[in-house]
Amino acid sequence: NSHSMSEEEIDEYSDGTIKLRNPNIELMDQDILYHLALGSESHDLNEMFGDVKFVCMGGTPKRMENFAHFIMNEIGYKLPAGTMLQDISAYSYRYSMYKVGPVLCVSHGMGTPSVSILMHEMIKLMYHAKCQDPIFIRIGTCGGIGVEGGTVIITEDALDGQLRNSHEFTILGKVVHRPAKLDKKLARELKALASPDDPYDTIIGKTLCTNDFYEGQGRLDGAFCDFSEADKMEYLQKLADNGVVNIEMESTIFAALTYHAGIKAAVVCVALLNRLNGDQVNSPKEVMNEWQARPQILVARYIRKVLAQK
Ligand code: R2B
Ligand code: URA
Repeated sequence: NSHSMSEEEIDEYSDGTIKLRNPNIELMDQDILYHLALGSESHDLNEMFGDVKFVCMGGTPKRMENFAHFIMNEIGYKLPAGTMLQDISAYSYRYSMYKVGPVLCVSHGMGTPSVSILMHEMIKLMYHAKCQDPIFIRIGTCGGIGVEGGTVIITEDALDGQLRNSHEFTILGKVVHRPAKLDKKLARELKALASPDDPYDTIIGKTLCTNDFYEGQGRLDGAFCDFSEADKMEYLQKLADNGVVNIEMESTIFAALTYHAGIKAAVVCVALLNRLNGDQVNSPKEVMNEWQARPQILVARYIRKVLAQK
């Protein structure tokens, strides 16, 4: 059908593949996804990744490798005979990537610059591979605000350090803001998959995204601290008054770039501590490992549900 569409409506082609908002890419002989150790000519990206429906990202290579094994079991995926799960981006020495059928599991490192580089290359990967309607989900950790360690938090809105619902870029020396919007329906669908039998809470709320873990998150225990405990508590209370339930370091860039690309996205984090009670992350390793499985369990329920509908 050849009806004409306005600019705003063509973020995505009608077959669900990604429309790149950069005319330069298709004019290039090849596109090297440098930090993924992949390229559009060196690899058959459509053959390798064309069936991807879910892109799950988290900070560390180990957590994403664990998630890959976990989701393989959850969706009953069998690797081709004689093959083992392998890190597709191993030779980038930057990020790790594992593919389990329709699920791609990728590590993103810490903070905005690391996630930003990865998002550009992942969005281009979806484009080159002609993936249809891929969904991006960040599986992470965070500090809770008035929320106990072990609580699972689904982000409803991502806010920057000045509580703006956007991500600030500096492009050619100019400040540019892009909305940090996540898919509200996806967030509700994820929340609905929390079970009353789960021995922990799963909540939806606003997420503050900062550029630092210490001073940037109002911690008193960094190498520097020029504010008082009272200042800190006043700030955290202000966050709480604005509906902020957790703090992490990637949600605004993740939301802004997926939204700009027309990709449905969600952020699901587990709180490692309640910041109203302190700053140090000091729960036992075994406890925190169990906590970090919780967002994975929720996301696995979602992926199973979607795959069952197909
Ligand atoms: C959560 O945990 C990391 C800092 O410890 C950071 O990547 C984040 O968002
Ligand atoms: N990640 C963060 O960014 N902050 C915390 O307090 C815990 C994990």
